[in-house]
Amino acid sequence: MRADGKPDSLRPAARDGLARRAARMTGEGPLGDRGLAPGRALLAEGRAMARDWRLGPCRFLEAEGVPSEAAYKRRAMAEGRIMQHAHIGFRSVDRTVAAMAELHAVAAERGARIDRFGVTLDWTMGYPPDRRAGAARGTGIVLNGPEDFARITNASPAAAHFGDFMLGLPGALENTRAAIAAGATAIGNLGQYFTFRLPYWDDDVATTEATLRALGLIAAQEAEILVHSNLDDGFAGLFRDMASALGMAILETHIVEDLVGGRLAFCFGHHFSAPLTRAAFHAALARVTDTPGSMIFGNTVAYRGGPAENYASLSAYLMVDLLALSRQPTGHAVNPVPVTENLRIPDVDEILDAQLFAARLAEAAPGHAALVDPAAIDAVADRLVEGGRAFAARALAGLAERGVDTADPAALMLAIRRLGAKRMEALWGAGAGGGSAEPFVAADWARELDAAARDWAARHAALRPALAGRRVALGTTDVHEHGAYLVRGALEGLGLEVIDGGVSVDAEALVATALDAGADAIAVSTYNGVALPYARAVIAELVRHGADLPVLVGGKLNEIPAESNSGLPVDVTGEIRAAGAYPCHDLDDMLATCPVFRA
Ligand code: B12
Repeated sequence: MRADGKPDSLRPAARDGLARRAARMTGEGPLGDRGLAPGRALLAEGRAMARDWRLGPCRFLEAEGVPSEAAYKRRAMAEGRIMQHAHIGFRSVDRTVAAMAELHAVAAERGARIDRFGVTLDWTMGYPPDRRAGAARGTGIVLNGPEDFARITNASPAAAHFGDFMLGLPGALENTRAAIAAGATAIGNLGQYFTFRLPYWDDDVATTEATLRALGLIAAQEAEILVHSNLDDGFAGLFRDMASALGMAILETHIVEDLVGGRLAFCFGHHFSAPLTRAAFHAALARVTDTPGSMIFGNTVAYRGGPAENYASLSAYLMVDLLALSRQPTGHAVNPVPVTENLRIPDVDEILDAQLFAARLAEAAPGHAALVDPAAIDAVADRLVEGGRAFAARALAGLAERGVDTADPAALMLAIRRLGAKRMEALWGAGAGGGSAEPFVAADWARELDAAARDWAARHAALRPALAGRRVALGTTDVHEHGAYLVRGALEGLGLEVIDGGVSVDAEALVATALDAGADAIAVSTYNGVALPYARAVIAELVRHGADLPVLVGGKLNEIPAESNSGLPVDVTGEIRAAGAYPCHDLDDMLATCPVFRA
């Protein structure tokens, strides 16, 4: 026991883990790794595999008579035709295949064309195949080998896009091989490489090597395969300046197009709420790459209400995207996100409604073009390009100064991943070149969450004297960290001390951090459908240490039941409470239910 009466919890192994995690959280650990093979050798290994793993046939390529989706996109760009993307994320392969066929056919009957489907893989697909079976499932689909991938690429005449949990994860090579054999010509998601951590997987060297081999295999195909990167899955959701996000696009293009010899297609949009910034980012991206984009993602963070309110958000961002694409056809498809997205994974009818809505809005869009001020868009795009280029140049120079071989894609990627968004922006973002520290173009998400935390703390200011000084260790179970950002801001606003428990942190590590810091409570922010097993794991770990701290759990408190035949998640609030934790649907809930907030 320690002097303050809290259990001495940390075994030596856990302490080592804490040191590694601390380095990861601050970006202050070593940027290189002697165990990492040279990028050249890894790309060559991937290229050699192209002898056995070649692009296979699929319904889309046959139906459209094109060698790749890139060629299809260029054709649509020349015709001035808007393309539509539908994201689909059921657990079962049968249900996904049936949904794709039905959606494509019914949309076509009703005058809408779905050009591409994005298939949301489960995060367990990110592990190498031998590690998948025992891992805690998220909410997406699990594909077992090339046959399952081929079922998806032949489910409808639209292009199948395999984005998430492929490239950038340790299972990258096996997944990429299977996707290529199944005829997929858009494969991602490089953005995830920079931010995602799978539970109980810290081998970033193996992750980097798998990704580089997969990139070598892609670049060696005769057909043009687009490497897709969702910037918002990468650092764009974490930078406070959208010019830094454009800088990352420049760096990623340099890695894939200059160092690897592939073609990089960008997606962006989740966090772009201000119409001007959204349109300007599209214009700025067109100035730094001419590779067709994959899609412009919906502004999903704007979905906060029920369907009626969310339809307003859908039309607001979609109109901006439609006008931007008619002004500059960049090959991006629009992505009308179903209005139930903030509740859970959308069902088939909801996806169809959003697609029909988009097709109708696309008919109305040209009539709005005269209302747009292109000069205002270009002025913001100028700032984004100026700030983005400066960020990318400073980052490459700064990494070289720190001993990173910036001509080696493996070394460069690992260093960027290890530094992380916050440290990169602090080192090389606005203000780093001696100019103003004001962002070139402030990120909407940070502005909105800062205001929400401030308002909430002001409303509860009377509690401040009683609560000031109490300590809460806060961690997230997955990549979603905005919920935690808001909770941190709100608690600090009431004078509490928030201990950083980490992002995508394992339950054991979060408990170790909390006990080591003498926290009065543990707060978990979770979105990936693992709230219940995670809450149980935290409580079991506390019990193992003989400790008894309140555990608050907020975010998306749902999961897909093992026996589910709909594949849709169900609420687990009651089960979390029964497990001994405090489920919180919002910040007020937290104050009302948890003893640590009683005066
Ligand atoms: C932004 C976002 C992202 C961003 C995250 C950026 C970042 N760095 O944080 C990006 C693009 C990276 C992303 C990725 C993914 N996402 Co996402 N994402 C969202 C989105 C749009 C918003 C979530 C958010 O940050 N909200 C902002 C917070 C502040 O608001 P809030 O959630 O309402 O939070 C309130 C409370 O919950 C509370 N709160 C939150 N945490 C805590 C903790 C405590 C202790 C307390 C007291 C309160 C509290 O505070 C808020 C105040 O009321 C939601 C959909 C939606 N509109 O909600 C999907 C959503 C959460 N994502 C989802 C999914 C599936 C994914 C992916 C798996 C998709 C994929 N295949 O790649 C990946 C995640 C992969 C991984 N390994 O983790 C699903 C989850 C499905 C489910 N559980 O039913 C959702 C619901 C979308 C959907 N319908 O499919 N996502």
